[in-house]
Amino acid sequence: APSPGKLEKPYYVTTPIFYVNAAPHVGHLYTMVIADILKRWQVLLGNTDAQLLTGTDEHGMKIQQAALEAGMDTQAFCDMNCRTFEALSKAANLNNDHFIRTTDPEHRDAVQYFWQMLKHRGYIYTSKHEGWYSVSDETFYPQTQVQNSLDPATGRKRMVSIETGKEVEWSSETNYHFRLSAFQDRLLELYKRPDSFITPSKYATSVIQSVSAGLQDLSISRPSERLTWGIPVPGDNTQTIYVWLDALVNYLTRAGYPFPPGQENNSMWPANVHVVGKDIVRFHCVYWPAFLMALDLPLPRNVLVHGHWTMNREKMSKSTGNVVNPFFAIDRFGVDGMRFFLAYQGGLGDDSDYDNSFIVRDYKKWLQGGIGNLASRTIGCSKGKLRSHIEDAMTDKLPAPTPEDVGLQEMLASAPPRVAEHMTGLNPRAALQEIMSIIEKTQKYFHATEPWKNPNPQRILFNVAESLRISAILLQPFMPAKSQELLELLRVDTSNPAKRTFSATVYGSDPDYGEGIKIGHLFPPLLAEN
Ligand code: ME8
Repeated sequence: APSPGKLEKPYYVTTPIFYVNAAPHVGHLYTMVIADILKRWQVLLGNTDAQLLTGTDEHGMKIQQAALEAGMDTQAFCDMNCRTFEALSKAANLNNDHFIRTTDPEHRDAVQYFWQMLKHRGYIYTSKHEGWYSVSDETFYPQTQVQNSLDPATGRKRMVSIETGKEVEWSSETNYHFRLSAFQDRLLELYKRPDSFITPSKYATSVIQSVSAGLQDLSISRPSERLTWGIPVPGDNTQTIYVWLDALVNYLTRAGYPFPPGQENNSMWPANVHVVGKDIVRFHCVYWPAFLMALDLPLPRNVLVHGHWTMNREKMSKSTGNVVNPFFAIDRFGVDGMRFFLAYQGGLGDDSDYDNSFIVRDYKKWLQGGIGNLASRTIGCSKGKLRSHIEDAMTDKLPAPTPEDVGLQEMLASAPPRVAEHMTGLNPRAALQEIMSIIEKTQKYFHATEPWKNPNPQRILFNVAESLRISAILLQPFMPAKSQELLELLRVDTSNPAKRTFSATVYGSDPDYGEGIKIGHLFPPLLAEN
């Protein structure tokens, strides 16, 4: 079992900062929820100073063009769309400690300082740059990574990125470059780290391949006449800093960068985990560690990469328009219904297909028919005597355990450490599956032992109550509100933090719950079911 012992610095987890060119969709909600689960898990372990950061990426050509198309002042456009992402973090019940915007003045200062340090150490030089730029991807592509294609909508011939299919435009300009090529060996070393910098390892394979194939220096600024919306290069107003260099530094800004002299080790940096979608692995696993290595700054411990949500097997994406509005989904299925579905079905290694009928199916099976049903049947079956069964358990007055009881008790002893192991391995989906298997096995036990027919159902009902209590504690990071309701339903003293932390998941460790228990309905029927 993990020890809740004090970490050397606050646990620090981040989401990507999202572009404000369009409204958020379910894919953004998913990343937020996964990161929130990781943070709340730390709180469950007793690391109550754990930190979660989310926010918005507001500079660059893409935003500049979107504001222009909307006919709005760029800052006003950012303010408006940023509010929608912030509203989503609230609607999703995100326990973030801060919401960062790249237009914040302290971020601008941090980025300019970061730039000056790179320059000071000799990692920045000017040279002519020719290549294909994708505004949508905010990336330069070399000739080998683009191809001709016909726009299906208009029949127009154009060049696109082979990887993303996004249109590119030719650009030839003088700008600043970062000596990325100097970091090939150190990056390859990093990917070999035993605690796998890139998780799941599937994503490491392709990064290792591309870094081994060789790294070109990276263009890190654009002429100001092309890109005005961004942070100017310190000492050179004719150039604007590349949006990805600007954006990645947000993780440091929040940690107090530039660190006051002597305070380098006094911050929450390095991040424990950056949670990102597979579309932005290169930025987080190649460019970002190289920038940090250049300044001898500590590297993030892990980058947790997840697959994409698709609709009819096509990536859910703002630019394609096949997106689900996350506010509507939360309204319809409840915030915890959605959090459950996303965490349970969302692929870390693989993509997952989204369909309302899948959410309805899982809600009915696992929440209404699983936890909800088990709770109300147990409470109903115990006919107001659950508290006395708990007291009997505490004073060893329960009937002797049958082999079925022993099986369930052993399962309850071994499941929480397994959940913890999955969380340590950054696999919240496997952790949630493990919790739901506690519920499933307990349902089987309940049906097999038939406590409603048994003249001495005390031990069975106590065991099932323990299973519900332990599951409720473990579910807190996943479904913060519903797990609280379940704990209250069981009359666990939720005002006492010790009763709801990981250490309370030990079988028989809470002598005090169950007083005045009444049936309640945790998961109401959904209004429309398809
Ligand atoms: O890339 N499925 O911002 P962005 C799952 N500003 N997750 C998805 C998704 C999908 N279909 N679509 C998007 C940027 N996401 C940069 C990041 S960080 C320093 C800068 C999620 O608004 C996923 O996390 O395009 C993906 O990586 C992110 O949104 C991209 O958000």
